[in-house]
Amino acid sequence: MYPNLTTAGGVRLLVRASDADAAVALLNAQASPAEINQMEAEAVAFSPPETIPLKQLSWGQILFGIVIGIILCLVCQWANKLGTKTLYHYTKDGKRDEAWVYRDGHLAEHLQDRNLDGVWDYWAYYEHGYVVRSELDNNFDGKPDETWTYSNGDLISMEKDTDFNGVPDEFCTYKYHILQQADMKPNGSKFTTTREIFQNGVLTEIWRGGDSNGHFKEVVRYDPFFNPISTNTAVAFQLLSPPSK
Ligand SMILES: [Ca+2]
Ligand SMILES: [Ca+2]
Repeated sequence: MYPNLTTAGGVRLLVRASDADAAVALLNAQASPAEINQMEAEAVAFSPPETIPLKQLSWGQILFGIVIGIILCLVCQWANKLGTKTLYHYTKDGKRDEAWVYRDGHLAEHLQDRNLDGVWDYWAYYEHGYVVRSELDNNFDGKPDETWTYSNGDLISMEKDTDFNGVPDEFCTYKYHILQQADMKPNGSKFTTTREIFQNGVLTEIWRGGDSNGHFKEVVRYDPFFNPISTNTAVAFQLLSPPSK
């Protein structure tokens, strides 16, 4: 008997009455070994593919994957900050008037073109987030004439080239960003020729005629409205006190 006819319930075969004997004989016939081998080969060939169950990830593997992802993200961010990048600001009519230069993600320079001639005329340099020096080109010849110096973010001094010949002439000191004193040392002079004294940022005294010994010929004091109120010289005093009619 064929192997597939041995299953529970067997099979039903509907034939004409005249073929009944032949059908019974067919059902009762024994399959040859060759036929059985062929049927087994066909069964194997048409059997459904073996399904491999999915392997479930453990919590440890999931956590490891998350940590690796975060590390890769941080590395990408760090690598993206390396190098020098410059951001620009433009006026409404498209002129580039300001720039910020970042090195390795930190602000290093701030530049401005104040007269919009296409040439930078203001430069500020930063270290560790603080401005350490700024320079201004006030006659717009491309060369700085004014240098401001900072310490821990506080303005402490300023040098100014007042005749624009490349040599500083005016030297100012500051405290809490407030002007304290301004000394005029024209074009590399070793001594101060004129000194201005300020209180709370307001001019109170001008010393003139300074020499190499640190002496000044004239000292004039001023009120808060820059009116002279006293002097150490008779000539200046006459200027302060108009002659009576
Ligand atoms: Ca300019
Ligand atoms: Ca200049």
